[in-house]
Amino acid sequence: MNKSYIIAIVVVLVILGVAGYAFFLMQGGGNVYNIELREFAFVLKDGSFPLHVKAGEKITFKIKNVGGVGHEFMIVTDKDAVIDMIHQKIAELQAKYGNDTDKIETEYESWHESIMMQRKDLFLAMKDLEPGESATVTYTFQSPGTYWIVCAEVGGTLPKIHADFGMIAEIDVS
Ligand SMILES: [Cu+2]
Repeated sequence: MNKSYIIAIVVVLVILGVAGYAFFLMQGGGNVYNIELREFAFVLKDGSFPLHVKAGEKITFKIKNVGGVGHEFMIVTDKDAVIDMIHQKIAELQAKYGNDTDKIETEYESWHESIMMQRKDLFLAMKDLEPGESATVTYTFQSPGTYWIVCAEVGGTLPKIHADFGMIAEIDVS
């Protein structure tokens, strides 16, 4: 085997290695989870909830709304605090607007946006998906504990949200 032939093989192997590693990074570096959003559940492909991940590792969630209505993928620290707060807000809007669900939903949406900004201790990440839409959400959990994926879209009977119908999933971080 001559020298240039060996060099050519080495060059090809290096290129393949770099391309493979670049692809691995593009995929999120290994911790990739495919999750479908539907009425009314988060479905983990190739596994089941609770999800077990490590603190400090970058996690990539590839999410797709396979349902017929809008859903959200929201990572929260305390599901009970979040859901209680949302129920209270919707009940307050019901008291204010009665049966005018359009008004209730519009004001709820803008409140939802602002509360996520104000309460960074509760709301860690959020992505809204229309039917058929896909997205990638990356997140690194800083400390061990139990976290939750919640959908807080209003649906069915107010003040219920999708989480009340089962759109909730657990993430255990160790
Ligand atoms: Cu939903």
